[in-house]
Order: sequence, then structure tokens, then C-alpha cells
Amino acid sequence: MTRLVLLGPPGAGKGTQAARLAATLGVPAISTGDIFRRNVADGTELGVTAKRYMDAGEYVPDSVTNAMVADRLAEPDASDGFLLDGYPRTAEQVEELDRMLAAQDARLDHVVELTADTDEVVQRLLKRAQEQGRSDDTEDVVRRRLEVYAEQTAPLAAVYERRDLLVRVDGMGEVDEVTARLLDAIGV
Ligand code: B4P
Repeated sequence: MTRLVLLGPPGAGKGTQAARLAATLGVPAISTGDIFRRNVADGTELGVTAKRYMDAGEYVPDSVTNAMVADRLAEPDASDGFLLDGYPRTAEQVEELDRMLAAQDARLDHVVELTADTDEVVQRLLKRAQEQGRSDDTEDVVRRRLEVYAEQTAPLAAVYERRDLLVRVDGMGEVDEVTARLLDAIGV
């Protein structure tokens, strides 16, 4: 039973690695970005709200995101562990996750910060823009996402470092190499 949070800037490889780690650990990978994108595709009320923020490179409001994660973590497959990809991203989300875990008498096992150079992440996201056409991968929006990350999410690593939960993993290089580093960092 593993409860893991994956932090890192846009383009560091969180989504790519989350799927691999979750499969190895036998826990669900819960990506807030993916859940928002599914809601956008399905045209739900949540999707309409989320799209406005995502297309501008801004975070979806905490109240909306926290409620969505609380619902997802209440599903049976998350009761024996999970990998959170892209949550928490703000100080308020850290507090809300603390409350959700406390209510289940559960604790995080690891918080992994996946790091990568800014030039590299911009190149990765612009390449994805060409291949997949994601509406938030244009250069201006990518720059804004990186600013928002630096302002709101990067400081969270220090919070988890103080709790002795943080491990930093270099996300540069081949996908397989990064997976091997991640598994090593969490002792698998
Ligand atoms: P996310 O979907 O989480 O987007 P992301 O940060 O860009 O990460 P992603 O997982 O897509 O990219 P990855 O690094 O794996 O969030 C999107 C938006 O949703 C946010 O901007 C925000 O608006 C909203 N949102 C999500 N969570 C929220 C929250 N908690 N609160 C508020 N708002 C929230 O990969 C990028 C690319 O790099 C891929 O194309 C991949 O193939 C490639 N890549 C990966 N590893 C590589 C490697 N080693 N070498 C070369 N390329 C690699």
C-alpha cells in the first residue's frame, strides 16, 4: 500500500512517469489534469469551468479542484493507495489533502519532485503541441504555466521536505532512465 505525490513543473514528465510507477506499485494514477481534460471532452459543468483556466495557463480554483479530488479519493480503488499526479499544487490544496488523509487515518509515504531544465520542458511541451494539439501547450500559455508553477507549486517542496517526505529526482534523459531513478528513489 503506497500513497505517493508526484510534484514537478509542466513538462517534467509527471504524466508519463505516473502511469509507469502506478502500474509497478499496483495503485491508481490520479491525474487532476487528466480528470479536467475528460470533463472538458464530455462537456460537463466542471469541464466548462476548468477549460477557462487551463487554456489561460492558470490553476483551476482550489474549491473546484479539492472537491473533485475528494470524490476521486473516496472511490474504492484508492482505499489501498494511490499516486497523485498534479495534486496538490497550492498551499490550500496541501492543507485539504492533509484533512482528507487524516479523515482516513492515512499518511503519505513519499512526495517526489521530478525536476527538469526550463528549456527542456518548453521544448517537450511545444513538441507535444505539434503531436497532440493540446490547447494549453502554446508557447505563451506554457510560459504562464511555468510562472504559476514557480509562484504557487515550487514552494510546496519545502513543506514536504520539512516533513521528511521529499525526494528529488532528475527528470532529464530517456523515459526509461527516469523511471529507473524514480523507483530507486522510493526504494522499489
Ligand atoms: P497537467 O495535465 O498536470 O499538465 P502538466 O503539468 O503539463 O503535466 P503533464 O503530465 O501533462 O506533462 P508531462 O510532464 O508528463 O495540468 C494541466 C492543467 O490542468 C494545469 O495547467 C491546470 O490548469 C490544471 N490543473 C491540473 N491540476 C491542477 C490542480 N491540482 N489545481 C489547479 N489546477 C490544476 O509531459 C510533457 C511532455 O513531455 C509529454 O509530451 C511527454 O511525452 C514528454 N516527456 C515526458 N518525459 C520525457 C522525457 N524523459 N524525454 C522527452 N520527453 C518526455
